[in-house]
Amino acid sequence: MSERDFPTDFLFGAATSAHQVEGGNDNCDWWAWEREGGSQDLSGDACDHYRRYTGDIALLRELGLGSYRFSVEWARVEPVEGKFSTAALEHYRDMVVQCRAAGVEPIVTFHHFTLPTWLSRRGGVLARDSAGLFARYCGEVAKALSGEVRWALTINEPMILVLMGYLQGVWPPGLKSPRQAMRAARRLVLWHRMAHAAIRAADPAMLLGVAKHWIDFRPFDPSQASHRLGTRLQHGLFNRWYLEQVKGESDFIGINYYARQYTTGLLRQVPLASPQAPKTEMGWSIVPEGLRTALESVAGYGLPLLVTENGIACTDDRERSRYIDRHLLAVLQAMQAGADVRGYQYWSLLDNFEWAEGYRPKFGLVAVERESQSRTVRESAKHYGDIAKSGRLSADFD
Ligand code: IFM
Repeated sequence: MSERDFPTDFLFGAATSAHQVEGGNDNCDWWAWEREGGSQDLSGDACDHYRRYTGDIALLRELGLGSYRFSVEWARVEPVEGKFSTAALEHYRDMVVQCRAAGVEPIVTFHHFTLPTWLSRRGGVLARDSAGLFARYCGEVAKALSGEVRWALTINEPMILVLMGYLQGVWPPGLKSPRQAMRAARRLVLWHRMAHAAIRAADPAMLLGVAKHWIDFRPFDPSQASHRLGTRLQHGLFNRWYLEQVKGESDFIGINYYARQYTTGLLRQVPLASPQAPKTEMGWSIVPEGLRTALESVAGYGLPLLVTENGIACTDDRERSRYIDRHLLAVLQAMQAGADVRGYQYWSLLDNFEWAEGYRPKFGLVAVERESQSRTVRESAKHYGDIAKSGRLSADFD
């Protein structure tokens, strides 16, 4: 085995989330938020994945990808408080069964940003009993999927939810309150702990983790004490704090990594070090070494790791292939340094609804023409599929 080879059971896959691809998810807080002007677009039919998932799973298989990370939509499973939809639970069971039949390992997320309308109306995450309600929902889902899922994530990017929804107010529930943000963060720790217990009880074999967004914070000007202090503070609060709280109730850690951010003060950042720095269509700086740093750093918890998201929004698809190559190299380097990384999920399988930015950013391995819902496999997808099939990174790096 050379230093460019991945282990034979390494999970090369792609990720999506329910609201971003399913379409018609009209019973959740984001649907209402979009109608209040909270996004550039309405999610509408999205990629119609709720009906087209069989074809989309077939695409993964044809590409040679061995895993699919997707989320279960709470608003569909429990459309009314305490009433669980058998049809929705059967739908998600069918998804995992179809993944298995296609030789694609399902990686299931229980919560990916959206809340059922009934819960958001009575306080959402901050409602006194939200953790118990989340745990009950997770228990029902785990029962329905029992025996078919090995890797599961309770919550996607809890600290992004806190930042965008409770501190910056640009996502639902639109609060701009440090106090409420701290309450929401603590509450989401409880969500994970209680969900962990409920899922364990329903299916003791599921491996459980969270998908933790990691930002590679650096001082914009290392000679300035306030930039260095701000970097330490943001790293501690954003990257570390949540993981410290939930490590005891985790079987593995999921890392979502996209970018480096440069710190210019206690809670201030700029996305790029200079106007010339390479960036994505989201304006995020491209720094593959940040993924290596993240993985080597969380390896200290002694748990298996999954890269649960990493990807680029771009208009030139060649950039996507280069991005994947360079980030997979960072994964290999982290593994060679001792990190127990079990897989890499590219974000995203499909061009999809990018929250407040709507449909403009194109993250997909597969382009989706939304009028016709036709799928076009990009060259970068074939490139990534070839890496997955060979288990080897063959790019030349300068
Ligand atoms: O689209 C999002 C996803 O829902 C969560 N992680 C980051 C992605 C790109 O912004």
